[in-house]
Amino acid sequence: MDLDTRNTLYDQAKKWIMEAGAIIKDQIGAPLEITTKSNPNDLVTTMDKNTEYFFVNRIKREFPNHLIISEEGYGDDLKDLEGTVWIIDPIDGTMNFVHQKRNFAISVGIYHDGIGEIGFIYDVMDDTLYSAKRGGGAYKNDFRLPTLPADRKITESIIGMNHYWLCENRLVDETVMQHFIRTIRGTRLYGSAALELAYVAEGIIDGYITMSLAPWDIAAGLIILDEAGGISTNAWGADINLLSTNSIVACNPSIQSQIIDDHLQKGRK
Ligand code: 2AM
Ligand code: CA
Ligand code: CA
Ligand code: CA
Repeated sequence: MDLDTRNTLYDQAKKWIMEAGAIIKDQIGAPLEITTKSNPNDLVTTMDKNTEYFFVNRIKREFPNHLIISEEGYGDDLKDLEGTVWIIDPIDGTMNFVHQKRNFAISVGIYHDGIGEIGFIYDVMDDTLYSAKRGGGAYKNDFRLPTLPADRKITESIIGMNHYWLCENRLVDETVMQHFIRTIRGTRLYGSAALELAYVAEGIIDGYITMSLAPWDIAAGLIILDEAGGISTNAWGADINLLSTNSIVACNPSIQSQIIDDHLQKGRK
């Protein structure tokens, strides 16, 4: 993708994200229609669907040859990542949106022939926009995020992760994960994968590990984290596939091998 195209797309996507965010903020006190998806705690609201429709409608009108992967069903069914593909999560952190009315984000990643070109993660209620253009660095609002420090120690690291790692699970032995938690400095759980990836890019947590996420949860965050000098693979160190679900280890590169080789791999089931 050439520079002009990237810049034009960036400006257009940013404008739509701010508009969609304003609509959500405006309606944050209105009654919600909430339904469930795969299980009773997997929530979706009309705001998730309306926000996704907001983007799909505009993208299809303005860029009829662009393709869309998105959570709530208005996107395309893609078999590959050829062409320009928008990967959208209209509300990441729906449980937070419903219960807390904050700590949720709009996540938009734009890829061209499989390469991440533009990423946006917008914390709507905090009015904070994380963004990146390929080769242009990562930003928090107008502030360029510094490259992650090269000397982070695992024993001084804070890792974003949820409690399911400590329950019996199909991926990694839970006693190995208990040892991992005693090795690191602390854990955090924010409830929005997109925001957790943005926080790794910002350096306020040093890694984020998760067992299974969809492309729209991570598409923008991978680009933003990469531009901040972070690294992302699946739990075993292999490449992430944006056409399927993945386990994720996204972190400061200086602790990657400790997380994967010294811990996750040792408990691999
Ligand atoms: P979501 O809010 O867009 O569904 C914490 O639950 C994180 O995991 C959120 O980013 C959430 O995204 C994501 N997630 C992925 N699959 C989920 C599922 N089946 N149920 C709940 N959250 C899920
Ligand atoms: Ca969801
Ligand atoms: Ca999500
Ligand atoms: Ca969502």
